[in-house]
Amino acid sequence: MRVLILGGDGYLGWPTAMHFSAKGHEVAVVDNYLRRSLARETDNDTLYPSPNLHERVKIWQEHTGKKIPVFIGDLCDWSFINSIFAEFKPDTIIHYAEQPSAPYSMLNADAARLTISNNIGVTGNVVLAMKEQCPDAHLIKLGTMGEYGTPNIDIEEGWLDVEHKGRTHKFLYPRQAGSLYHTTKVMDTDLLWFYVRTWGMRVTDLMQGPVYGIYTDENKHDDRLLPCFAYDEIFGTIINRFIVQAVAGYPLTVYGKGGQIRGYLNIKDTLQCLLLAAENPADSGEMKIYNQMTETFSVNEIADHVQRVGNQFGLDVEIKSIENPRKELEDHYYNPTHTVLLDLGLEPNYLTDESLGEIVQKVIQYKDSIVRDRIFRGVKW
Ligand code: USQ
Repeated sequence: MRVLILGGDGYLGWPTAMHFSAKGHEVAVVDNYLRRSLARETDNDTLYPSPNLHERVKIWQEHTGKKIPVFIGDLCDWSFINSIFAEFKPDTIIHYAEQPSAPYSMLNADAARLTISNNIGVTGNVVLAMKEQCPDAHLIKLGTMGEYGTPNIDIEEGWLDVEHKGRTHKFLYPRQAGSLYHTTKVMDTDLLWFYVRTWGMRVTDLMQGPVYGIYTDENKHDDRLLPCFAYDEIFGTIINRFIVQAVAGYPLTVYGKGGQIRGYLNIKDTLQCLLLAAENPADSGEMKIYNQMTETFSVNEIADHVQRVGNQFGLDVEIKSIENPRKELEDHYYNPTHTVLLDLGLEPNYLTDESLGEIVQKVIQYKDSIVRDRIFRGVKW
């Protein structure tokens, strides 16, 4: 496949580029380093520095002999995106190119405007460029489990059969997101579903839960190929953050009661899911939606697990409930269906003492780089 990865510099974008390249696909990456510059602007640099994309593809080529072309630019810019699609002619597009942080989207009006215009603008441009340059290509779009929110009924995989006054119809499962960032993902889903119905586009929308981890099959032997690792309140996500807190001797920041349940997955499983999605493309006029997660945990369960594993490494890990800066249910029903990717062949790497331990070990190596002041700043909803 000719695979164009939008957002190829990110926590998941770069590992995905290497994974598809290792499997023998022709890969190109696009990025404008938005996440890096927002992290710098908000004083939230990652745990260790990551080489830029030109440097990373050089290192990858030294290891494997495989080339990955790099395009640097803003996908909101029509002439830029249209020219890349014309030049590379992808048959698969993987779209990660969005402002990915819920807290960032709630920071202030400028951050909100950037999140809305970037996220929806890029998704719109991607469909328009596909229509112009490669209408038969398959778009794989990273959505989020957070699109569904936390409804008091089971969460189905993308769709819901609704019976009303004796008639039935299949609709997108109702979505009620908990942040502006998550809401832009809901809007993406609607936009894509419109173009699937109207132009017969081929789309897979992946409802992904929070991802954790560092290691993949492609980066074990060279730290310069590791994904960026954010631990700050804005760009870090809970499991990676709690591990850094454990190593730094900073009490684990459980928001509120800690009963918030989400569906999690290992970064290795993200890569498996993307490959399965690419190898099983949607047909023309079809939108496939998969719930991309392997197991559910509450915040308290994660805190207890990190504490236990931290203790095994001789760390003194304290857990502290703090006032929840977010508007979210802290005690709720949560039962998402997630069978389609398993049926396609996903073999989950579950959260174990061992998988947490290998992240703890890596973070200990960079302990002196942890800036404690980045861990909690209290961005409120
Ligand atoms: N939480 C804490 N303490 C912390 C950090 C988070 O209790 O120090 C809680 C949050 O309140 C929330 C849960 O942990 O209930 C998950 O928070 P998170 O920051 O790990 O994840 P979230 O903001 O939901 O967003 C992340 C990614 C986003 C992705 C989403 C999947 O940043 O790109 O779409 O996970 S999901 O959560 O399923 O919507």
